[in-house]
Amino acid sequence: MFSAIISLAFLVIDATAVTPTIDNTCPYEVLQTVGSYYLQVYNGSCFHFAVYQWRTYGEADAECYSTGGTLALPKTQTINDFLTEKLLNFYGKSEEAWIGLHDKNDEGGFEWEDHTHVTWDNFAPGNGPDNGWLASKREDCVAIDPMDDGKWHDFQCEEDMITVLSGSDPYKMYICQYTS
Ligand SMILES: [Ca+2]
Ligand SMILES: [Ca+2]
Repeated sequence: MFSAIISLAFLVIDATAVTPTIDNTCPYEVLQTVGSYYLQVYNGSCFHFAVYQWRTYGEADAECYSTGGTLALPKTQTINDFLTEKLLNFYGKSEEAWIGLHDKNDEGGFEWEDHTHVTWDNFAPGNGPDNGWLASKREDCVAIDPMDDGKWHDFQCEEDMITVLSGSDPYKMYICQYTS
């Protein structure tokens, strides 16, 4: 009995002492299919940097969702800085990557993919709410730009006649987030 209590006490101590790692934070299925190089852990969440394939916002969102995550939710400057730094310096990428933020449902009312509203934002000048009426109506999905200090730019979510004619590319890299 006494030894059982002792082992239980150690179990409790162990559980609180666990440091978040790729192995204990990222979904097993993701770890198996993606591999650890494209996974990063920050602030208790697992981030999958899908910097080797290009998807529309809807496709990227569906891929994150199918493995139990969402597109990344950088709700603070520190998380946004972390994503920017990894894109730029670890993966050596200069192109934008989709994050989980859009105003598809309510023009100008940006919401995260976990259905919370934006309290801190990082839009580049002339993007998001300041996009101008015509572009704002068209551009509803947000990507982080590693070459613009992690500022956010809104783009058209999917390919259509306008993206084809204007040469604007809705196929981007993306980042998924898994938070347990
Ligand atoms: Ca919009
Ligand atoms: Ca824009």
